[in-house]
Amino acid sequence: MIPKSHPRYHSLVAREELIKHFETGVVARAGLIAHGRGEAFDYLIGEKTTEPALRAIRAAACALLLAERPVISVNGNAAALAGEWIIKLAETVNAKIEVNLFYRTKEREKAIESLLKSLGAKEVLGVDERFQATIPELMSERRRVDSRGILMADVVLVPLEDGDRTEALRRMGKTVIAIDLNPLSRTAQAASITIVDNIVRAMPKLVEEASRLKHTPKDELRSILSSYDNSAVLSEVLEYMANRLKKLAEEALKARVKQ
Ligand code: PTJ
Repeated sequence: MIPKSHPRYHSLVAREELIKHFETGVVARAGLIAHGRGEAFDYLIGEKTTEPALRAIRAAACALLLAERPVISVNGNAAALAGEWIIKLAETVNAKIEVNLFYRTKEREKAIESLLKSLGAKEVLGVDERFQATIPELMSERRRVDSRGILMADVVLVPLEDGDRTEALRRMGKTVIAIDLNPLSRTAQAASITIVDNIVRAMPKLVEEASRLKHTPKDELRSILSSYDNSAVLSEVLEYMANRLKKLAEEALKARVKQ
């Protein structure tokens, strides 16, 4: 039991969740490593949602609400860390939920499906082989998609995605929304909208924003979306990290002077 007063409480809880879901077969072994990489970038943004990330969240909510066939792609880490929020978002924007794995096994697909169903998901795509289709030009296991889901989607939310598939989905003409703490990753660079934030913080905020904007006229949503500039947002996040490190470096020097 981690005491709430622990300075790294939230980070430790996320780790415990991942380990628990690794043991139940939801999270891939490499998912634990991927999370560590994310944590390192989270330190650089100060473990809080930045202003550019909030703008990306707003644009993402607009894109999902405007979509005709939105799909939320779910992997092991996303299911373990944000399962209930994935379901809430799907309900809010009327999106389908599809399990789509990099380290694909039938057992993990089933484990993720049952976790999502236990949290209240009514339908989970990506598991029934009768509807299996493939994304052209993609070699990884993620080329397999559901013909009722990602294959025909116009907007796909891909938390913790790999770069190849993001690029392939873009080439297919889809709007891709990524949640990735690393603004330099190929996914972050290739997505249409990149939310550089921890999935644990970003998903509740995305649900809140989508609920707030749900009854906004479509023209207004289109106007927010068309004024959104992902390259500018990525550049601002990098600048935010650089400035924060510079400030911390100056503070470290000042502390030394006082000693
Ligand atoms: O469940 P599977 O089989 O589909 O596998 C999932 C992983 C995540 C293992 C797989 O997609 C993978 O290997 O991903 P990568 O290439 O390591 O990329 C993961 C990205 O997610 C990295 O850029 C991390 O910085 C980022 N990341 C890790 N944890 C978080 C995160 N971004 C947001 N929130 C996090 N908690």
